[in-house]
Amino acid sequence: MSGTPFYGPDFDLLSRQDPDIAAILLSELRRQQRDLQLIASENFTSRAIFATLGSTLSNKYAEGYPGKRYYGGCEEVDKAEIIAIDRAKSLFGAEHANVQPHSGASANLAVYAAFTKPGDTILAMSLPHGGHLTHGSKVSFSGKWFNIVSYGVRQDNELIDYDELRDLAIKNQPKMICSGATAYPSLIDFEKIRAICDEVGAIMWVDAAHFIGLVAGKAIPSPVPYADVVSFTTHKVLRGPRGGMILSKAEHGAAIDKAVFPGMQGGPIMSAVAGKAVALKECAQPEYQQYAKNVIANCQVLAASLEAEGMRAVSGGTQTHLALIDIRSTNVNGKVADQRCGAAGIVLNKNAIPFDPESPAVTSGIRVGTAATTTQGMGTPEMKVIGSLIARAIASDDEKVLARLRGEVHELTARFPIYSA
Ligand code: DSN
Repeated sequence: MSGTPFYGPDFDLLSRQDPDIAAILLSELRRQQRDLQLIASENFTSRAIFATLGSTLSNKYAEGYPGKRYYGGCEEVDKAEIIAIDRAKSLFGAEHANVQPHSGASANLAVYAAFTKPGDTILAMSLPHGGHLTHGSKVSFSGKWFNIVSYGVRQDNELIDYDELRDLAIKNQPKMICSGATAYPSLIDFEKIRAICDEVGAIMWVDAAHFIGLVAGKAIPSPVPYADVVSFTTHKVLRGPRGGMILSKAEHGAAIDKAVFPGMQGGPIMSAVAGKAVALKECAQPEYQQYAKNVIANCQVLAASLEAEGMRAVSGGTQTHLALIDIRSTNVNGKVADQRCGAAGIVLNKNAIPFDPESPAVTSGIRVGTAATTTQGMGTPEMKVIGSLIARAIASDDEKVLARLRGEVHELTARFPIYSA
């Protein structure tokens, strides 16, 4: 198997040693290059970050925190973690940062551990209205260990029902109120949620995983000045390595650190911690701020283009990197739309819409995001084309038509190469 300019000489070594895995790496690279990547939580991280992830930092155990480790030999990784912490605090204006969580779910688990005890009442957005598994779904630890009370969106405008949220907070006196979602295209009013938290004496937790990259790029308002604690992933719009992070007020720093280690995790993945530092430096550049604005502009045009094809953008459009599309007008459900788009080389996901009459396995909607295509350099003209490609894919159950569409998709992506020489 031949190497690729992207993977470099080490790939030839891998090909000889383990051709099975080398073949998968190559196919996945080709898939990401050729197909349209519209999963709202995915992006193309930089080669600099890949270099960090594939480094000797991966070998190092470093339980503890810089200067207070349980192993020797941490001098170099300490420096990387200190840089990551300093960059996170500076970029987001945060008083405290923990850069060790392995993922968004790990970060959220640590937030629960820092502020609550099993059985406590937590108010969080319901999953069918756009929330997240770790915000109280019965199949997640959060729904099993805590008394979760869910709020949702209003049926008339599909925006968070802040009146309901306040009523539920007053009635249930939650220990913590969580805001943040995975399929909510609008901005969240953090000032309003802070006021509700203050009224009932609740900790204000924002799970900013989806939109933190837009905050980093100064394209949307930040929750950091309002929240007690903000958790997020580093690999979505933020475009860093896979992983999680927690920002907090200084007074909560010790509790957060203790909850992450030794509470929830053992050794941090130091290559990922260093990769987070690299990502935060990238996010502080003016080019990234322009990128974040372009992501939103692209998503607004993509949503409008799908509306022009007869579909409906939930909540009337988007103010972020993602759009939730009600496709009932096509008489095709989310599951089938996802499959047809996949066959046409358009990678997106089926998604429940608020008050969805279909089951979560079927759904009446699709979710699209523009983080990855914007990284590729696509702009609003391409978003209009993508809207039309999606509509044509959803409308067709003919394999030949879908294969032809796939050809059109590959022509489009060939003009915006990623990870080329
Ligand atoms: N899986 C992520 C998403 O797609 O939104 C959230 O964890």
